[in-house]
Amino acid sequence: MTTIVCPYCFTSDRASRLAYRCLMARTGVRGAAPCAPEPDGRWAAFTGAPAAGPAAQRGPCFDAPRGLRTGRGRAPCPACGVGTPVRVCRNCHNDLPSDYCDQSSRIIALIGPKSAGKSTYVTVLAHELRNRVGREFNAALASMGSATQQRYRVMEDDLYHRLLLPGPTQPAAMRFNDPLIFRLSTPRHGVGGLRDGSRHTALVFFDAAGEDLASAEAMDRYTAYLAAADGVILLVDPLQLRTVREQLPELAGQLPPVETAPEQIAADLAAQLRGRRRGEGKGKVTTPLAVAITKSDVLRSWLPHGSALGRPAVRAGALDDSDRIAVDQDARALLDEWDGGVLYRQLDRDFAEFSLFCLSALGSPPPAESPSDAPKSGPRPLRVEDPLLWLLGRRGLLPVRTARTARKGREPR
Ligand SMILES: Nc1nc2c(ncn2[C@@H]2O[C@H](COP(=O)(O)OP(=O)(O)OP(=O)(O)O)[C@@H](O)[C@H]2O)c(=O)[nH]1
Ligand SMILES: [Zn+2]
Ligand SMILES: [Zn+2]
Repeated sequence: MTTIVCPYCFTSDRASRLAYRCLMARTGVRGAAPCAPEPDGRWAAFTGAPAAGPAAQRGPCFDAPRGLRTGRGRAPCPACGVGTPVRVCRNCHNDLPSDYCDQSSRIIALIGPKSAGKSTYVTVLAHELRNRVGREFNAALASMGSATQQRYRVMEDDLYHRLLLPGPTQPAAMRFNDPLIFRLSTPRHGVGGLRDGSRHTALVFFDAAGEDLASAEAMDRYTAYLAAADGVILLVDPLQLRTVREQLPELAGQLPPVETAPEQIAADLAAQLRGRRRGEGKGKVTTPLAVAITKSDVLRSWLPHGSALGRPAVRAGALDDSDRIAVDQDARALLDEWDGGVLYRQLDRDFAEFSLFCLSALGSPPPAESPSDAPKSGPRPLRVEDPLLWLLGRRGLLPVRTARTARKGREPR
């Protein structure tokens, strides 16, 4: 039985029970009249589209017929008789991408204050997973559904070809904020470490402005999203920290306004997850949390010679846990200098499992004379994939080399 999590409203449902939407084919079956669009109030309510407007006129939805609840394939529309493969979330009535229901889904929640670099990060991360990182792990990443395909194509084209940085993300309460959905295919290792086919996982990224976490209007969707998350990536913008701002006079005109402090976002996040029982009682939250300091290209003067944060990870086909630990320690040392360790002490109190990362999506700051452009050389990321790979490794989706596997001379799995 496959349980899927809707990538729009984040409620879970059995794949076999999802509704269907009629495609309104012109030719009915056995002379039945073709279906016509009808108002979809549930979908309109979720997206905020006017219920009486043309956008809310959609093909009729119907329940999965009894006896055909296998989760796959087509079902005949009870009105016109024509089969349809389109599956629909019963809660929000969004259409799911065509092969979304065939694999388990992993929701990766991405959170950060305004202009922490979330959109740039996701664009570069997906690009790296499709190219360099994909090759390293024999993995492939494909956009799922036409909405992600179109949106990601524009994001990638803007950043890599037109060298334009993304515009500001609207708070989720204001606008229907589509998730980006990708299918990640990784090799499955069978007995003796031999490759045994592929494993497919749907990765859902929902880009959430951190300041929304504390606002009541945005709450429902965020809490559902966070509760469904298999892992959370919290982006911390060093350009919002006072010590860093004071020591970068050359960036004085370009510094972003100071938003919600990272320890506040972390505390709000823990409160939300606890409210959804992702922690035991008053104890620590169990969802793994990757905390990533972004824009590491501006931090070079802080990094001691030979710091793990200044060089890429060396992996040779498996994640190296000692490298992750070195990054975590060097990042803690930076935070000690900046805020006396306030953030990670807060994290220690609230999260059973977290690791610190430090990355740059662009590799160098945007040009001073045109701050809305990417660097002229295009993005040259550093360690942008580390947080996600750690979360995937934790879930057994990528091989991890730990001190234990190395000592025993075992193959990482
Ligand atoms: N130096 C440096 N600056 C970056 C990097 N990534 C993003 N930025 C800067 O941060 C700004 C905001 O990046 P976005 O990706 O739009 O950030 P966001 O978090 O999506 O912002 P909102 O959508 O407004 O919440 C960009 O315009 C860049 O100026 C990076 O890797 N290095
Ligand atoms: Zn839904
Ligand atoms: Zn029909």
